[in-house]
Amino acid sequence: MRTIFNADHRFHQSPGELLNGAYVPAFEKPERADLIRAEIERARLGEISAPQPYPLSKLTAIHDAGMIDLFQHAYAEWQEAGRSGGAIPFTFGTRGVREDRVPRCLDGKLAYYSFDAGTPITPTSWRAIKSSADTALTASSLITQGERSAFALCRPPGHHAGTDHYGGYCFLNNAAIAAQAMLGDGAARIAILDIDYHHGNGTQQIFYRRNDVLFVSIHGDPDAEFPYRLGFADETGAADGEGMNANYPLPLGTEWPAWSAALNHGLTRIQTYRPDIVIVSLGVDTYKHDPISQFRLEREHFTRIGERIASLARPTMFVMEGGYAVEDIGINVVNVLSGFETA
Ligand code: SP5
Ligand code: ZN
Repeated sequence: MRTIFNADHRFHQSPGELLNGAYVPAFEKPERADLIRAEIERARLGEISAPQPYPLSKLTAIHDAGMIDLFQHAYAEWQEAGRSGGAIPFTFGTRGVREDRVPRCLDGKLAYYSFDAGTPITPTSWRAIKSSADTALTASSLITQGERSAFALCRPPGHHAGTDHYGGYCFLNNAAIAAQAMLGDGAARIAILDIDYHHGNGTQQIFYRRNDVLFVSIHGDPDAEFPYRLGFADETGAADGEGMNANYPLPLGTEWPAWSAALNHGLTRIQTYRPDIVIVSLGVDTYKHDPISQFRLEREHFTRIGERIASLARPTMFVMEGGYAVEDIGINVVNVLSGFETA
């Protein structure tokens, strides 16, 4: 399997995040992608090549142009105001506020577009954000040109980013941008399987009313886990997308037997849809040693996951999302990919 990757992800380094009321070092850090790359080389998974640059129109096909503009220009304004650290909001939207106008000032815009304090915009973040989307787009073109599989080693991740909101370490929804590009390249039906520990609220929101993208997600119960507001089983899609969204929330502490049963349900749902292409939002924060997550999968279970995904027998693109146990992140990711390859 070919991997798309380059070192531009290093241009995004979060100075820290809030955890239980304390400001702590960021969990989403550059070592994550570098360690995955090193393990891909060690395991000889396949060639690693650099992303091609794509026009901004591929991003605005999914996201609000004002939000993309904020990623590019927020820091200059932040710095002009004499501030340091990453640009983050200090207020958030809530029910009953005006949604028909975008605030003019920087703090207003950050509050309007961002839904958490863990996703700072730094002076060089845009270069990494754009490169991460280009990585997904480049992998998508391998698939639409006939490859059986490809791995987009994206960083920063994407599945928490919606059309006009960002958070959860995610700025642009790389998987959604890739899906839209594949539809433009002739695919009619895409299934996105999101196996990150956290619900892919952004991906769900983007495709909730559409019938050309099926979204299936297995994740920690949002009554107890980030992103808290979306990911419940009764969210099944709306309008043309009715029946096109399937959530499998599981209790914190879930181990392989229950997780694997949910995967089987999700795969059956995908098989019934008969997608032209499968996109896997691949998070390995379901691992038992993940520092911010509460599922208990073991290393070997990631191999089983790859094998099961291969049983769909569809062209499949893997997109990197979360996973914070850096000591084992490489092996866990490569286990999924080589499980898929050898199945
Ligand atoms: C892409 C991805 O995996 N994003 C995840 C963002 C999660 N950020 C919030 C983490 C909240 C951790 N909660 C810990 C509760 C400890 N009692
Ligand atoms: Zn996650």
